[in-house]
Amino acid sequence: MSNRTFTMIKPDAFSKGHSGGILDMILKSGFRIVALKMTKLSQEKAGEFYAVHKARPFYGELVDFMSSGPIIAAILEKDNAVADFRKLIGATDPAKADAGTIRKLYAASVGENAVHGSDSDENAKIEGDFFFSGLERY
Ligand code: 3AN
Repeated sequence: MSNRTFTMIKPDAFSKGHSGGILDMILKSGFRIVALKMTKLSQEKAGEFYAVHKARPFYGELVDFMSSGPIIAAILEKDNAVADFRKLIGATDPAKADAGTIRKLYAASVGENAVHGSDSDENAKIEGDFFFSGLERY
């Protein structure tokens, strides 16, 4: 079990001004911020990040959306980080997300669902390494 996960505040939540509220929920849930940056993905970089979904029908839409505006990327630390963070963000489809989760509060649809959370320890490492060098982690 790893104690780190990776997250992004996606363009929808960022543009609606929910970044502060989401970071507050993350910190109040006991996660420590190891690395944090505001950035914007190019179409190429978004395509690379979501390459695992290339065959899915929503891939083009996902790449367009994720490169449509600024995001906040972060590495988070806590015991059982991956599973606990998935619990905090709620189901992929906000309509199915539990009350009190980030997606229930801030997400509009399954495509524009406010936040990303790694789905495994292995992907948390790959995704964190995609955005952050060793010098950017504290
Ligand atoms: P999660 O982000 O909860 O791990 P995944 O891995 O199934 O969900 O999907 C990755 C991302 O792809 C989601 N966060 C969402 O933005 C997008 N996505 C998933 N399903 C759909 C869909 N049916 N239509 C549009 N976008 C989708």
